[in-house]
Amino acid sequence: MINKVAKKMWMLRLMLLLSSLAAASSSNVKPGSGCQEKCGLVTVPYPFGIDDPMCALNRNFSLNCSRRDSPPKLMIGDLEVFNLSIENGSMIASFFTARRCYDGLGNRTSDYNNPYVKLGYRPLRFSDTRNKLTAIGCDTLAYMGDPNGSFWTGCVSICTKESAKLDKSSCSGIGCCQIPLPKSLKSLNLTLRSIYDHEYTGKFMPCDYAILADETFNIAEFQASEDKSSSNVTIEWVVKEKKCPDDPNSKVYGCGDNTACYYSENGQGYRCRCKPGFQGNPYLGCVDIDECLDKEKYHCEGKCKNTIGSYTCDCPIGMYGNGKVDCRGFRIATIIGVIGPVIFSVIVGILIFIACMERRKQKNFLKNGGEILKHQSVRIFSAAELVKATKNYDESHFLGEGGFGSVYKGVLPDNTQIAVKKPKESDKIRINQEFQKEMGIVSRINHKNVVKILGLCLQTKVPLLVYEFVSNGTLSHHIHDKSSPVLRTWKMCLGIAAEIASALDYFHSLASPPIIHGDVKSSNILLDDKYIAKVADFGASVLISPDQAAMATKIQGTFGYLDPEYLMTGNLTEKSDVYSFGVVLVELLTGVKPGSHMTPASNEKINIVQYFLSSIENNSLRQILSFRVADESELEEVEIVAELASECLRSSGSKRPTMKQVSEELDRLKRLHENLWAQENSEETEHLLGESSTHATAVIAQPNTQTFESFDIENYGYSM
Ligand SMILES: *[C@@H]1O[C@H](CO)[C@@H](O)[C@H](O)[C@H]1NC(C)=O
Ligand SMILES: *[C@@H]1O[C@H](CO)[C@@H](O)[C@H](O)[C@H]1NC(C)=O
Ligand SMILES: *[C@@H]1O[C@H](CO)[C@@H](O)[C@H](O)[C@H]1NC(C)=O
Ligand SMILES: *[C@@H]1O[C@H](CO)[C@@H](O)[C@H](O)[C@H]1NC(C)=O
Ligand SMILES: *[C@@H]1O[C@H](CO)[C@@H](O)[C@H](O)[C@H]1NC(C)=O
Ligand SMILES: *[C@@H]1O[C@H](CO)[C@@H](O)[C@H](O)[C@H]1NC(C)=O
Ligand SMILES: *[C@@H]1O[C@H](CO)[C@@H](O)[C@H](O)[C@H]1NC(C)=O
Ligand SMILES: *[C@H]1O[C@@H](CO)[C@H](O)[C@@H](O)[C@@H]1NC(C)=O
Repeated sequence: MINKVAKKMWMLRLMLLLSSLAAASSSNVKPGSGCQEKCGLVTVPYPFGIDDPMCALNRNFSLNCSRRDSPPKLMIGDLEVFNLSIENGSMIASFFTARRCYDGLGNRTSDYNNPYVKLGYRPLRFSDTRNKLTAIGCDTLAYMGDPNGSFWTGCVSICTKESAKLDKSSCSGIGCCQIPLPKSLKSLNLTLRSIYDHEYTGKFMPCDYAILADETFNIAEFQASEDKSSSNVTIEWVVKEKKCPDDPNSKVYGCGDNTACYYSENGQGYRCRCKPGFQGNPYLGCVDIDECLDKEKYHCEGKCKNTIGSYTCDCPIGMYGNGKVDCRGFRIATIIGVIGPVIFSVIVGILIFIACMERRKQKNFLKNGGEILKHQSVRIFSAAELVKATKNYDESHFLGEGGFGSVYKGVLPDNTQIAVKKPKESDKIRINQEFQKEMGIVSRINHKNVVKILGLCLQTKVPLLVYEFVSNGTLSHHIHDKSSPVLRTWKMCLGIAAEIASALDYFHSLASPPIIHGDVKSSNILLDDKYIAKVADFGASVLISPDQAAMATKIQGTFGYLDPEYLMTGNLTEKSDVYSFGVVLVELLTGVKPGSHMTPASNEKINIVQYFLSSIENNSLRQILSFRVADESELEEVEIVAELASECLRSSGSKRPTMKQVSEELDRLKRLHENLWAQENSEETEHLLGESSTHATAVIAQPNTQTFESFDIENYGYSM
């Protein structure tokens, strides 16, 4: 509050100060002289001064103020001065009118002839442009001339009573005549003459007049007025009747600061005026105009800034043109020229943004394995689609844990069943690496015994893989669930073993580049609706480049299936898969979970694999089989497979057979078995046709069920 009041007070004082300064600067008298500024109604600006020559520029500009009259009259000699103009270099003064009147008999009744004026020693002249000599009368001669008789000039007006009535309002030539003034006239005599001494005109037009007057003179007004004794003339003045000085600002020559000197057009001499952008009395000195304060005179539509002698005016933003003249809005061309680029750059910006987004998407796509999938006929699923298919990953749709995530069952709108592999979102970087690896591998595989990838979803932070749904669960489940009938026959076991081997062989030898699965185990083998095995989960798999035989990796895989050589060296080779496959074969044959320890008669805990190997040596294989062996020929096959498994399980990888050898052997056995089976079947048919013998179904080998149960109790401590 106090601040505000103080501020207002300060403003008030400032305004007062400014107005007093303005008053001082607008004062046209010699500063500090105490000279009178006004005489009566007339303002007397410097260089003129009243009475005291000290108040004027010099004696030539000193005027008398006659105080006998009321109001006082400003006099220059005998002439009353009405107006003094610095701008025009002129003054308006009264001048006597010459007058003669007659009685109509040739006698003059009144006379005021031969008025004269000498502007004298002062640098004054009658204005040749504004003044005229006007003669009024019907028997009239009017002369004007230099008092020393160096020139005479005049006009004649003769008229009759009738003609004189024609026009009285203007000087048209009847009853009135006019002549202009010559330049540089400093003094003159006015003289009236009559040709006929008003013998004929005295009655209707008794008086003649000779009037020197400026353009303000009006005949009608003159005729009507009572006082016809004087008229107003314009007298011009110059500071000095000399050439413009070289330095006009020097006070000696009469001009003040910031002025320019200019010549009078009426004879010799110069006057002063303010330089453009300055104002004031040029004989006192001009000051800079703050043009920005006078918006009417100094047009500015924009931002006005005063400069010494000038000002600048910038059009407001969004306008163009000269702010001092006028600022205009944008033309269409300007709009195109100015707004166009803005719109253009905005569009370009948007395009760049879109391009960046596309690139980022592309990058994500590439990062997420899109590059690999580009040529595959995989479908890109939306996140929402998969959420819907899996009922938002509901517990009831949970299938199990895969290499690096959970697997959920889903049903697409077209009733296609899918398995969605959803990474656990704990370690994004690791998950993305794993994902890429798995992507890289599954995208290269097309084999009937390998789970097919249907598509993927790259929208989510961690990508999702969509596999075909394999309906009958894992091999592990069927091996270890005693209620499952699937693996109760050798034929099934052999078939599945052959199928797994075929898939692994494909990985190792047919896929390009070769793939090491790295995590072969029964829970990674799925059975479809026809109990055909399909290898799944490539989270631990690696691609082997042609010049690589082994791949040093972080040890991963599943306890019980891990190649001991790999464990020791850290080098994952194709033979590691062979070992793991051997373990799966053991699992398949014995129904015991790998990694389990057996407690045989010796009471010494030994690994199932060792137990299995010793069983082969002891020829006690039959006791540990998990299925019924139909006959001796089947047992032979089992023994061959067991032997094959023992080969696979050799501790030295180089001594293990290749997956190709294993696969071929199993295929051979499978075909053999099928042939045998077909043969037996046909035999059986024969038997059925002949004597109804059922020896083909005779039980030759009985699995040791007790052993199984004891195994199972032990196995509970283990998980995949
Ligand atoms: C003198 O003339 C100016 C402009 O024509 C006018 O503004 C001013 O009032 C005049 N002064 C007198 C005393 O007639
Ligand atoms: C002013 O008056 C004085 C005397 O009263 C006279 O001497 C002087 O010439 C006059 N000046 C003018 C300019 O009329
Ligand atoms: C100055 O001259 C202009 C035209 O020439 C005129 O209109 C104006 O009234 C004059 N000013 C004075 C004070 O005589
Ligand atoms: C007065 O004017 C006349 C005529 O121009 C000039 O000769 C004379 O020097 C002037 N007087 C002064 C003091 O300037
Ligand atoms: C002009 O008038 C004056 C005064 O009346 C007179 O003395 C002078 O002779 C006149 N000059 C002429 C040329 O008429
Ligand atoms: C008389 O006339 C001559 C020009 O013919 C001029 O030079 C001179 O100044 C004049 N004298 C007067 C007193 O007017
Ligand atoms: C001369 O001018 C003054 C001021 O402009 C005016 O008052 C006066 O009436 C005028 N005189 C004549 C005769 O026009
Ligand atoms: C004019 O008037 C007549 C008569 O009215 C006189 O006779 C003249 O003498 C007179 N003339 C002059 C010049 O006065």
